[in-house]
Parts: sequence; C-alpha cells; structure tokens
Amino acid sequence: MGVLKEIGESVLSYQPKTAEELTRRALDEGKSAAEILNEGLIPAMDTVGKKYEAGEIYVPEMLMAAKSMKAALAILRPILAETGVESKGKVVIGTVEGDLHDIGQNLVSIMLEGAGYDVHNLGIDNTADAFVEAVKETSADVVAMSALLTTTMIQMPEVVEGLKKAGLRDGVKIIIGGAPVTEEYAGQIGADGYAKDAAAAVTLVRNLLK
Ligand code: B1M
Repeated sequence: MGVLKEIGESVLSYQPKTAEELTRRALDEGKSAAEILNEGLIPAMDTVGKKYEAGEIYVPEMLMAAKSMKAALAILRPILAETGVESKGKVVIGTVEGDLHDIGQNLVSIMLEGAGYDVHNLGIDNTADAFVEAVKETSADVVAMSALLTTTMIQMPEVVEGLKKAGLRDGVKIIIGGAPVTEEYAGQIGADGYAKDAAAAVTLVRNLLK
C-alpha cells in the first residue's frame, strides 16, 4: 500500500498518531502537501461521510476521524502557509452560527495565509454579530463564511444583513463555501462569490481584491 493510501486508512481507523507519523513519512518520501491532502486525507473524510450516511458509523467515529485529519493537518500547516510576502489584504473567516465543522474552514484559512493574506480565523459557531464585530475591529477586506449543514447555511444571509445594517457592506467582499452551498446560493443571498474548495477560495479572493 502506498503511503497516501495508508494516511487515508489511518483516518478511517481513527489513529491520529499514525496519521501524524505517516504524514511526516510521506513528506520525507517527497510527496507534496497538496498530494497528501487531495489523495490521502480528503478522500478519507469523504468515505467517513458516506459511512455515516449509510448508518455504518456514528458521531463519535466522525469526531475521531476528524481528530486524525487535524493531526495530519497540523504537520502540513506550516508548509501550506509558507509565505514571505507582505499582506495582500485582511480576511475574516469562520463557520456560521450552529456549525461545528471546522476542518474545511481551517484549510481555507491556511491556504489564504499561504497566499499572503492576513487571516482572522473566528473558529466555529459565529453569530452574525460576531462576524460584524470582527469586520469592524479588523477593517477586513473579505468575510468568508463556511457552513457544512443545510440547517446552518441559512445563517449566511443573516450575516449579509448584519453587515448591511452596520453600514459595512459596501466596504467588504463576502464569500461563502462548504458542501451544501452553491454559486447560485451566493447570488441569492447577495454574497460576492462562492468557492468550492480551499484553492478556489484563494483564486476568488485574489480576483475580488484585484
Ligand atoms: Co458532520 N455532517 N455532523 N460532523 N460531518 C457532515 C457535514 C455530513 C455531510 C455527513 C453526512 O451525513 N454524510 C452531514 C451534513 C448533512 C447536511 O446537512 N447536508 C453531517 C451531519 C448531519 C452532522 C451532525 C448533525 C450529526 C449529528 O449530530 N447527528 C452534527 C452537526 C454538528 C454541528 O455542526 N452542529 C455533525 C457533527 C460532526 C462532528 C463534530 C462529529 C465532525 C466535525 C469535526 C470538526 O470539523 N472539528 C463531523 C464531520 C467530521 C463530518 C464529515 C464526515 C467531514 C467534514 C470534513 O471535515 N470534511 C462530513 C461529511 C463530508 O463532508 N464528507 C459531515 C473535510 C473537509 C476538508 O471538507 O469541510 O467540505 P469540507 O471543506 C471543504 C469545502 O467544503 C470548502 O473547502 C474545504 C476544503 O477543500 N469549504 C470552503 C469549506 N468551508 C469553506 C469556506 C469558504 C470556501 C470554501 O469560504 C468562502
């Protein structure tokens, strides 16, 4: 079995220590951080999602898989975020109210840092007010919202409204992402864009701040 497949297996068998060790080994063997993510870790998390959907595993197992993914991401973080350039702009990012899924948004955050943006990561479960306050405090150029649940994505328009009410909407670009949201939804709620993954988020921010 190749090391990338083994990394996936370590996530699927809930072994954070092994995920960490194998990630180091893969880097030593010359694999890139992108390969480790796209061919090892992300497909494993997709399998976890499918197993959960099929009733083969439950929330505790999803949580343990997430721990393994995070252990590997901690190794990849400095590599993905390697940058010597000056800040190209400020981004406030977080998951919306009620949403506890932070792996994807952390990945987006790391990739934006790597691309030279000054990222304020608010973490999980942020109310519209929390986003608004963060934009005020940081004078952010971009607000990036993440939602993984169909029940939490509906908080996104609340943030857009909150920014409008605070008189901040015109000074900030609003982007959204996460599995249940789409380009169409971004248009519907008055956001400026949608990114399907972390790499697309970097391109989107770059284009919006041109
Ligand atoms: Co949850 N969960 N979960 N879960 N979980 C999903 C999302 C689900 C699809 C699983 C399934 O049924 N197949 C399903 C949602 C169904 C739906 O609403 N459509 C689900 C459910 C139902 C739930 C609970 C309700 C379960 C329960 O309690 N009964 C519960 C809700 C908790 C809550 O948030 N209130 C719950 C809980 C959890 C855990 C806490 C156990 C854990 C999260 C741990 C953590 O994040 N710290 C968890 C996990 C791990 C998952 C799955 C398996 C994996 C998510 C993940 O990390 N993916 C997930 C199934 C799946 O996605 N395959 C699932 C890897 C990550 C790299 O991808 O997050 O999609 P992703 O991020 C991508 C893109 O979406 C995009 O870029 C990222 C990188 O490429 N992106 C952005 C994300 N945010 C962006 C922001 C941007 C741009 C792009 O800014 C503009």
